[in-house]
Amino acid sequence: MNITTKTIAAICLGFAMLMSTANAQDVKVGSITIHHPWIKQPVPGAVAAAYATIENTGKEDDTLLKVAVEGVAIAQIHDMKMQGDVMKMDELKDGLAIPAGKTVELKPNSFHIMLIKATTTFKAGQEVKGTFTFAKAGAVDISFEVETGKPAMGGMKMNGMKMN
Ligand SMILES: [Cu+2]
Repeated sequence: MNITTKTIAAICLGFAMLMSTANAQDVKVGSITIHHPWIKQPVPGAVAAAYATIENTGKEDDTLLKVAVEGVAIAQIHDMKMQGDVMKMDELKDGLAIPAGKTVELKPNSFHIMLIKATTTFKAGQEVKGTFTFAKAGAVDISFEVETGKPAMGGMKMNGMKMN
């Protein structure tokens, strides 16, 4: 192997590593784009939650009906609202509406996917595979990246960077 081949091999390896970190990035299915699927690293013993930003660029409303996450027995779509001084969570049994031309953000203290009966502990940096099923766009495989969720400032942390 001469120097040039070695260099190319090194570049390819570097590129492969870049590509693997891109797994947790945007995924498209029909008119739906899923941006930044992530799972917040839970405090020990706590139930973890998954988040993503879902964009509908189509002309028809869609609904996120079902979520499956590897290593999790039950993944429920939840809403979270303040009722007086109390934070309340409700399961969205009919799914989460993703209106035409709109972007719906699942984020802490808002819409989220509750990961019930997980067999993994979700450590920062871990990748977790899953599936989102939409009423119109259908099912799409995604890859969540486990993050600490800190700092809260948007776009400043490395693992919050988008590749597009
Ligand atoms: Cu919840």
